[in-house]
Amino acid sequence: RNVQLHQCRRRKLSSCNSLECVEPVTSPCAEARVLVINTGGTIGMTLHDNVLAPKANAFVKSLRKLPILHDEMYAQQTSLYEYYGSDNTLVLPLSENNKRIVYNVLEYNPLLDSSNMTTDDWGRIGKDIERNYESYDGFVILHGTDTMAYTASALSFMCEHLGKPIILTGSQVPIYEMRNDGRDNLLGALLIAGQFVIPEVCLYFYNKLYRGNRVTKVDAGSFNAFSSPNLPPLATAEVDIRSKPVMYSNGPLNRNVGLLRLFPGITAATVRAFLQPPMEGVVLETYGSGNAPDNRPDLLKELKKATDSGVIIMNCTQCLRGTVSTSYATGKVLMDAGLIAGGDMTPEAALSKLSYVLAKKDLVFNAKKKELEAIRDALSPPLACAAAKIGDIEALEALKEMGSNLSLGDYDGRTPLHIAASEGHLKMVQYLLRHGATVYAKDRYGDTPLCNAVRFRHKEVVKLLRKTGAHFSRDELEEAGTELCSLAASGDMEGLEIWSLAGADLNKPGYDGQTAIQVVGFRDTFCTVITLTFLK
Ligand code: ASN
Repeated sequence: RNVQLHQCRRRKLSSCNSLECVEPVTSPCAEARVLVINTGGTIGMTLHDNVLAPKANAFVKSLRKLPILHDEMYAQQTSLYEYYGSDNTLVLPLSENNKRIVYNVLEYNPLLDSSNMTTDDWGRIGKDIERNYESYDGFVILHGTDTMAYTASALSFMCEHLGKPIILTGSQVPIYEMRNDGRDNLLGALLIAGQFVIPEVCLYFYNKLYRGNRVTKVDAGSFNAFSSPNLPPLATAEVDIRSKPVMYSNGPLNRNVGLLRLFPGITAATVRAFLQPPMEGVVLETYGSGNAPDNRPDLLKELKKATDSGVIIMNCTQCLRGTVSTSYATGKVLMDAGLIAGGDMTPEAALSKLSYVLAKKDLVFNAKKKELEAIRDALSPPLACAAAKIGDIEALEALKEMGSNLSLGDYDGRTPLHIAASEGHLKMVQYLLRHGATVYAKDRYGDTPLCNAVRFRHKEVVKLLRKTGAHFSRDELEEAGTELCSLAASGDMEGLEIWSLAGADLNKPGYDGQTAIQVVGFRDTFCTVITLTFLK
């Protein structure tokens, strides 16, 4: 049914005059698809008890009633709802470029005032973009204005190699009110996301398109709420489509980051408390071109102590415009304390960059660590066995320091203890037992180190293994009778002694019912007879 619908829509949308076309051509235009992720914010808020709060499941319904944001006739004529199978699908009126922008609204539950957003919400948005990346031409994120600059910055760092536009927008007045900025902002963002290939995370507000990690909210009471102090608004331009982006949105972002604003008289105790573990990254908002008092050794000492212990501290200015430099002695002291110059980054961008980079560092570090551990675990058993074979305790020590598990077996399940026991390296056996090697390990033949020590006749090793709890299994003891008898029959007293040290019972009968002791007695009698005969 979908295929039919699709063909039907295609015929309607193209100016096709093929004979197969039974439907009249209603709209010879191209369609673009945009996903709108509605996270919340004033744009979709209503008054409850005299305060503004998000209202769930109302946004799409109200958009449908706004002809500027939805063309119901076109939707009906082109079977839009049946085709997309979603009642969250809307379509803009025909644009100047003769394009239709079909958009779907994905509404989050709960909708959030952006003051309630956390780094996890950034991750969720990234994940939703990643999941829908191939199905849409662009993305619009509806977001509260209070922390929009943070989310825009974070997404700009998370979405590497982006090839499609991601436009954040929202409003200062709810879309439900008569005079509001929500309609214009949403319409502008949709038109850009659907018609231009701007491979960037942008923020669209009050007719301006900004680079996402350059903005800051500067006005709580004006429609012109944002500013990009160190970069003019972007021109809308078409650029080549790049490859599929790599989104590092899977893992959570690092939350051990913070903003610390310098002020005259700030105490060293405040700075020290702020820089305590688990803090990993801090944006220090400094004066002017990145300055701090250079007559406050107590303060600088705390900063230096933190950077020495690995905390990354970025120096960003409190000024709205300008960049961090080291033209003053009061700026140089911060560089000397190990701070990183934040250039002309906004504190919002610097903070979310730290949050992203520190999470990615952990990701890469953990992946590398896992890879190294896998290599170590694959290589260390044969290496440890080789060391055990030649009695090289130092080599084993080195492997142990690398974190290798000395109880792991090689491809035959033979552990270093099996090898050392076979070779009779008493010291090596002692070392292994002291470092937790298990006497119960069985190789692929079912043999334990004790079996090996017995087979290769290492009496001292057998004694030591027995002291550490090694023993033959019940089956082995059952079967020992025959082996003992054959040792007895060949007069192998040393062999019998070792078996006995290992816990075997010399009175255990063999397959013919005779015990080793009986065989020894018979053999001794036999020898005596032979000897006597010979002497005669
Ligand atoms: N408090 C609102 C928010 O950030 C402000 C807004 O959207 N204009 O969600």
